[in-house]
Amino acid sequence: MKHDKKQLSPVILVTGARGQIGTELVAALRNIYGREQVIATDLHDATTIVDLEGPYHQLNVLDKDELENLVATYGVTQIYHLAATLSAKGEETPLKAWHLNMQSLLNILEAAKDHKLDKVFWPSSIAVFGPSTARKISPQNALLDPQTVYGISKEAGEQWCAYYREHYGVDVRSLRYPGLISYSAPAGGGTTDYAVAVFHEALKNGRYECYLSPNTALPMMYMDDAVRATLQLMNARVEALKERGAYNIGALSFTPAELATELNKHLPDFTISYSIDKRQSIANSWPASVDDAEARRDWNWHPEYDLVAMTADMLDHLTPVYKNNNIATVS
Ligand code: AKB
Repeated sequence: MKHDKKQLSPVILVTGARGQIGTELVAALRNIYGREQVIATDLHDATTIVDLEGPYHQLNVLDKDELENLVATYGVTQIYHLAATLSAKGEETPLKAWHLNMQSLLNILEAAKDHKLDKVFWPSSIAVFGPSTARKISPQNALLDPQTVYGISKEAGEQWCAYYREHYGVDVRSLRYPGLISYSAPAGGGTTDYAVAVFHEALKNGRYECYLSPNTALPMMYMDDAVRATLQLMNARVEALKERGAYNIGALSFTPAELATELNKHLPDFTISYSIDKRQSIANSWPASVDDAEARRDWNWHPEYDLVAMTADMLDHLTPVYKNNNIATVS
């Protein structure tokens, strides 16, 4: 299917489509634009995927030729570039993480420039912040001093997006995602992953050993809100977007102890213990919450899930999975 650019419906390519965000974003995009309009790509071989629900291609996004080939073949008009190595995993192999995160973004930006794509979405992260940022309600224009290779790649990525926008007119839009919580796919290698793993362990074993200290508050968001924010930003009129870097978006801020207390309301026997590891120092360098006034002002951002609603919804979806002994993958 080659896209006629005059057609209204965009042709969207998603990288990292099998990851935590990609799984849900691809489903949401296909709901809106139709299955055939959304080309999912990831490292997995298509033959190993049992639930293919639309076009899928195995793609290593470092392979620029293959990326360009897909863009040309399908007449892609938008890319959501989600493939990346996250904060904790990135610290294990810093140069590899840097190469993947930066070179893949540059490949996407080049493709967007050369093929005159309408729009690109690229996620930044709260990992751009560091110790000199206010810990509470970090402002949009705070001094960025990331402490992880992932955070450095996000800070540099924000600059590269601005560069391509300024010099080549590429319409790149970006959000600084907080830790994301979802039930469909496991979180993969981040510092905030505990907030997903705790649900699986609570339902599977009735206990969880947390690698962050009980009072570590971090910005978090339920995946429904994250997907809605992403689509809202991508559909906003370009003139409304006064902040042309990556927008701060806030929703929740809680500690492991607070999440455990909320879980105990549903699962009274659940217990949490703590065995702190090196992810604690990454968490210590991040803010507890962010100021998202610009997102609220420019494209009417409002989160819908608080801690109570998020916890109840996660349990509603995951409880049947464990009741049927159909154990989901836990990161
Ligand atoms: C991570 O923990 O690395 C990510 C993030 C906050 O970007 N979830």
